[in-house]
Amino acid sequence: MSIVTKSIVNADAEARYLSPGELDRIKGFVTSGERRLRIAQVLTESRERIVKEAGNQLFQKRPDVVSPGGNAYGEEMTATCLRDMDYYLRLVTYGVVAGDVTPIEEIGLVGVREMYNSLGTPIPAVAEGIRSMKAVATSLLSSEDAAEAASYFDYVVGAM
Ligand SMILES: CCC1=C(C)/C(=C/C2=NC(=C\c3[nH]c(/C=C4\NC(=O)[C@H](C)[C@H]4CC)c(C)c3CCC(=O)O)/C(CCC(=O)O)=C2C)NC1=O
Repeated sequence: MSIVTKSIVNADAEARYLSPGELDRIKGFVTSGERRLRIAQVLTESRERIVKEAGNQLFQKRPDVVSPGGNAYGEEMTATCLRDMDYYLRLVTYGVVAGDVTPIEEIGLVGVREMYNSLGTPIPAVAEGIRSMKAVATSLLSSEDAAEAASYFDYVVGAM
């Protein structure tokens, strides 16, 4: 939920006007809008490159995952692994646009540890893949935009 929706829901639950603090936070959200949309556009346009390069970095650092017996071994499983990375990049763009990590959490992080454990997917390697996506993605952005985008990748890594 964006800060706008959240503030309205909270205020209306108490049948009150938006408070000065809420209006201030909404102002921050609106004034940072252009930057957040610019970041989301770059990440969206570069998604194939980000996932491909980050995948290569991951498989170089963790050759075990694509070796016989590895969770992402074989063409199909490697493709599924890259698909998961693409899922997380997509969720990062949602977070950037919303200015809020809630969509990332609700869509991609609730129950994720249990899910990966049951699949035998090594979670530290998933986190490594997301760190690699952060490195590729931030190299495509100005330093200010990169810092903002990085915080969403860090959030996903931290939740893994
Ligand atoms: C948008 C929210 C969302 C997420 C996050 C998601 C993840 C997700 N990843 C899965 C599988 C998988 N995920 C991986 C990923 C990896 N294996 C590794 O060793 C690497 C470290 C890593 C890539 C970075 C692999 C290989 C599978 C297939 C495992 C299997 O079928 O045995 C599955 C099981 C079902 C399927 O194969 O599609 C789910 C649900 N699905 C969703 O809807």
